[in-house]
Amino acid sequence: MRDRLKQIQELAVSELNQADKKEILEEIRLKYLGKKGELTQVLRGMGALSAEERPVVGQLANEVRAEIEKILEEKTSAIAKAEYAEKLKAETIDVTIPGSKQLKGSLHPLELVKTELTEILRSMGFSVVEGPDVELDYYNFEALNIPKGHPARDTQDTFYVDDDVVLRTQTSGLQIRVMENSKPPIRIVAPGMVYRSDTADATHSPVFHQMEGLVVDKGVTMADLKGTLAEICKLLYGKESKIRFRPHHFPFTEPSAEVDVSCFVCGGKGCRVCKGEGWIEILGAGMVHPKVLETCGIDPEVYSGFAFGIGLERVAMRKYDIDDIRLFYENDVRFLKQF
Ligand code: 2U9
Repeated sequence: MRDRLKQIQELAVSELNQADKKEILEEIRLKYLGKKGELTQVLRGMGALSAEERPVVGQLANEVRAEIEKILEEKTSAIAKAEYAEKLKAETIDVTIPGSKQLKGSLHPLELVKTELTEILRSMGFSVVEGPDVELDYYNFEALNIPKGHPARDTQDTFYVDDDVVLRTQTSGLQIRVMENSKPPIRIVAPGMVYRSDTADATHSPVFHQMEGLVVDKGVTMADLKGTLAEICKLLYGKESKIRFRPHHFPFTEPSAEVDVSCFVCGGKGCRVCKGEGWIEILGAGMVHPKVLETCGIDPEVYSGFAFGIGLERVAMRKYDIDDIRLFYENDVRFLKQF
């Protein structure tokens, strides 16, 4: 029995030393130390030994078990270490491999102009309002003194969704809602996309961007309008910029004007950009028509207001010397990455 125990120890140790996987170690453990393992079988046979021999063989069997368990533990920990080292090696990052270039986007030129203008207007105390592109005919036209059949509807070729719903041709409906729902003083600016059924060419697009301003309070005059627009132009085009008003007609303002700014390239002497005029038309404006105030529940005997509208594409085309409006909507990266 002693020889058998020695033999078991030798075999187990030799098999353990050759094992290189956790699973094999487990197989060896079961083979020798498991319930039906070889060492267990030998111990079961100890009943047949004499009383003197039993403790001696018992001690030897414990030593054999302890030796096998010790080597099993050492091998388990060595294999775990080797596996961990292998895993770390596989996960090593080669920091010398050149990285792939991350392409950075840039803001669209219309977004740049919109942000610049809204920041100027915010600094002057205006709040920004935004709203739906699909608008009721009432807010887009009726409330702005443009009833059905009015010739002004022909100049704003409209996309009708149905008889009462349109794609907004101007952002003015937003200001109408603010006037309906709040009391003066009102000082708001409404930027947004507008739609007109125009055929696209270098200067026209069926979709473009507007920014409209509205101020309503007691005692607001044309002088306030002129002062505000002069200040906006100075902030946008430089301190030396001047503006001039030319009489015009809009159904929603009375009196109305088209506004020119002194050419920011030649300063008014005349050049290619201003086509020799010295002035560049940049926006339309006027005093809010008393009928419009009344429609919104604001008494025109007590309050007055001014409004203005700017086309953002025009501002961006002048600022960045862009000669075709369609470039804004084509998403050509060669164009976009210049801003
Ligand atoms: C309310 C009352 C009046 C907004 C105004 C203009 C003049 C104007 C054009 C500029 C270039 C449109 O984008 S464009 O083609 N707009 O000339 N817009 S006054 O007047 C308002 C707005 C809201 C309640």
